Amino acid sequence: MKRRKFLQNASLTGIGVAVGASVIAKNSTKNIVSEKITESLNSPTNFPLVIATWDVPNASNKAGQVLDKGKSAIDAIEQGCMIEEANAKGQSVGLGGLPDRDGNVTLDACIMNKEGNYGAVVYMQNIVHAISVARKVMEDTPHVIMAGKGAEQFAVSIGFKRENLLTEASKKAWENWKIKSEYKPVINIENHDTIGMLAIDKNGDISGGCTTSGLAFKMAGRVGDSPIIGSGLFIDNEIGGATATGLGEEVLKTVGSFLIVELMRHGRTPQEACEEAILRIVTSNPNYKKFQVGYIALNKKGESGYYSIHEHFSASIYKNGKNENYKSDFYNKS
Ligand code: SD4
Repeated sequence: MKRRKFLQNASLTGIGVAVGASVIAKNSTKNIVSEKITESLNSPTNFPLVIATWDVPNASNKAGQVLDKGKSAIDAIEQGCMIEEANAKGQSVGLGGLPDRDGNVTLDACIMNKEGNYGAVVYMQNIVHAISVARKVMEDTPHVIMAGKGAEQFAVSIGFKRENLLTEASKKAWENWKIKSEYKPVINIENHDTIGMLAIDKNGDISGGCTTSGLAFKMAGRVGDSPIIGSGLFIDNEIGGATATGLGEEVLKTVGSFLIVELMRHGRTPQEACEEAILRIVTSNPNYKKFQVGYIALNKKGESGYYSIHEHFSASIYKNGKNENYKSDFYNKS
């Protein structure tokens, strides 16, 4: 119910024109970048480590355990994200996700590996594990994004089973929403479970993934930030990675995850980079009090950061066999 409120309430109207107030440091050169990389590699290591958006202990634990067994970051990401996709109680991802205005559950997901390869599915229906289909798009096709029916057909052709993703609870929520069929812009301060996940394995290699059923009761055909490279997720294995949650339209307009990785490339810590990316949104959109965006980031040293517009965002971090949920600092203190 809380999640439904957040997604239902996220404002889709009255969004201002992005004018981008903050700027990336201009004095970065190739030399500075390579110095940073060398410095990171010589620092005491902080990995393996997993960081995920929100309070998703089962997902981050799973991914962490995969890493602890010596497996790669990309395997950890896929298996961690699959936990939330299969959880019928999570209403903003996979099975049991809240549907669009027409009652169809449509999934967006993407995955990116240490080589900078990327795969995504957008607006896919009837397949629970969108993250795994995204991985197959990356590994087994010459493409990077597959959409709708084509993505579903591809998934079925390689052995994924078709399933009805609309649970009774999500159907009920949709039927309740239909009574008024309106968005009420109220500030989100809710917990939810669209999952963005970043992992650094024992070799120091980074991968990431992001999977969601998107904005509840969205217009049919709407695609959010989550499956779009640079917006919902970006990985550069020399620098780090970032991923987003919240109102995708705002993340898309500011290419948030790419921005964070570039800020880290130019010397920002993951925390500073997340804060600057949030600042980019709030300074370009006076309506920021009406929607939530949260970012998490991870660098090559295994340092992480997280920040959001509003209170109640959190990050799950698995490290040294332990999973903790950390409350995020936030911009809107008024
Ligand atoms: C979207 N960013 O589709 C996603 C929604 C989200 O938790 O994060 N929901 O806009």
